Amino acid sequence: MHLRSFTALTAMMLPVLLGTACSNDTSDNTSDIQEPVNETEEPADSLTPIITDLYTADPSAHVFEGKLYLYPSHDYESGIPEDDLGSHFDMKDYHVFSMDSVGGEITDHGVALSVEDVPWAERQMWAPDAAEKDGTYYLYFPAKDKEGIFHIGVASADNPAGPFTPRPEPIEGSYSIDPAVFKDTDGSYYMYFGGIWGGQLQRWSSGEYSGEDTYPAEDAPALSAKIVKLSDDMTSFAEAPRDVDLLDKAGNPIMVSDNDRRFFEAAWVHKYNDTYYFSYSTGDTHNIAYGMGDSPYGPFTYQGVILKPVLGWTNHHSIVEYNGKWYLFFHDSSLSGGQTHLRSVKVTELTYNEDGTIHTIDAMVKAEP
Ligand code: FUB
Repeated sequence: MHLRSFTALTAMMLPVLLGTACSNDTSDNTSDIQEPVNETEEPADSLTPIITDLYTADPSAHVFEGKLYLYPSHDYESGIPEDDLGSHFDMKDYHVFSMDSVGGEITDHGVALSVEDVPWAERQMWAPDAAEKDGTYYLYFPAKDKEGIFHIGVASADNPAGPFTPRPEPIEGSYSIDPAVFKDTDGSYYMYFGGIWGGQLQRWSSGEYSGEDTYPAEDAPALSAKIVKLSDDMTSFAEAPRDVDLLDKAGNPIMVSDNDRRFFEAAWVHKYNDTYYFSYSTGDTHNIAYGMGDSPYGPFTYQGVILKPVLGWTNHHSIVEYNGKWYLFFHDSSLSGGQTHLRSVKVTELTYNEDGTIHTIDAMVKAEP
């Protein structure tokens, strides 16, 4: 991920502070947000943050035990200056949130995992995800190790809210960022991962880590997200990670130069009517785009945009079905007045066309007066 401010949009708008009430069930949840930011007379868009006492981003939503659980990044102001490596995304812990209904009260279950409790990790706990198997809950998270290299760790708990106990080492063979774990209808679990630029995917082109960025040529196929089947123990890879192939409708790979469509970060997979949907952020063009395919491994054929750019540089989402409706969870920087590293989770309904394609959502649309 990248850090340049999304200046045009930032200049256009400042936020509203109109969130759903958020209750805490632990005592360690002091608010990170000291001053409400409400400097405009009209809403920046028709959707408002659903968590307003912490900055939260990269929301991974799952239904566990009949409730909707959210596993987001926990943004805060660490004072680290902005750079092209994403150093100011310096997150140090995760909170878990739950709700009984979309639009209803949200419970903050407090700190579920801290970087100081992860022996191998040093900093930058970026976008996490969670999965359940046989009554055990697993939290998957990227972090930089003591050499500044991103890997993916796993922690477990006996309930979806944690606290989670981390494994002492990252998952063997893991690298880069943004793990997203998909449970297929046959009971198999797959992890999708990867992110370019600050997410370091381009440093693994040879299969080994290199301190140098190596990008394919502009007229070559773009770097791909990775997919790997998880072992039965949910804490290791069952195979070597493979490329997630993303093709255009003629069957050709999406190329490096195709910034509007190529994969950048924030992979997510869901299944609807027996079709697999691979969605992701296009990074410097700020869309959540998607492809459809017949297998969790792909290939996926590019279809279009699910979510247009939001306020802030990053765009990151998850898609979940809950009580018969489909929802898109995402984030923007409205609550912080456009600060790209201080984001807030939002949610909106996602709908399908008859052919299975997804209606494009523009969360920047202004509310009716
Ligand atoms: O939250 C840190 C990073 O920002 C995530 O890992 C990326 O997907 C982007 O949202």
